[in-house]
Amino acid sequence: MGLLDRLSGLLGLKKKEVHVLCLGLDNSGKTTIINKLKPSNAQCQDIVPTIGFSIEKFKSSSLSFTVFDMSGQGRYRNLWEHYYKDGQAIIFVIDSSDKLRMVVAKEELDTLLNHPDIKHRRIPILFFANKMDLRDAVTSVKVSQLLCLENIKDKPWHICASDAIKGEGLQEGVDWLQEKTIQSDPSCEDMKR
Ligand SMILES: Nc1nc2c(ncn2[C@@H]2O[C@H](COP(=O)(O)OP(=O)(O)OP(=O)(O)O)[C@@H](O)[C@H]2O)c(=O)[nH]1
Ligand SMILES: [Mg+2]
Repeated sequence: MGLLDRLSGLLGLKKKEVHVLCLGLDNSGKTTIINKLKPSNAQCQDIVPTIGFSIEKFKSSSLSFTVFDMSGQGRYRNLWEHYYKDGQAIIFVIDSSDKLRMVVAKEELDTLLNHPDIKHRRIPILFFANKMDLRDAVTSVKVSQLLCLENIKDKPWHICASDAIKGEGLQEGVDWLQEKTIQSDPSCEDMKR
């Protein structure tokens, strides 16, 4: 780390960087959400299905998030686990209108929660019950019931209803994620004082 970097860190000008994994089935809206969280001049106009994964960045008031935006397509889901170790927080996105695949989303979530690199860590998980604008969407309470989120006892979690196209519900989620990441990550110790 250079002198300037260290100085700006000490003066509180440089935001602490944290690694976030963005997971969920294909078409749930992960890339659209991450794109909307970037400053408007950095947003991409055409979102296409992610191939493999892409690394994106966005900032909150105190943190700089480096996001591993993973593809949710079946053939790429086995890539997710390779990034679990380095993840300090998780964003898990659900298409609230895709009732048929809610059970698949639950299976992927259960596999994630039981993975050895995740199971014993108090890693915060933010759920976006996305696509709330669609007529078929179920409520975030229903999504939470379908995924049995109340069974998650050993990790802080929160669910936000969102419409990623309009950007609704996203800020509430990021505010929660920032607070919990600072609380649960030992590398953010100096920010708690
Ligand atoms: N109506 C509606 N459409 C949305 C919303 N969020 C995303 N979409 C649309 O859903 C489609 C898939 O969005 P992506 O962001 O590419 O989904 P993804 O989860 O990144 O998909 P993969 O990269 O394949 O895993 C796109 O056509 C988006 O415009 C939302 O809140 N409401
Ligand atoms: Mg994507």
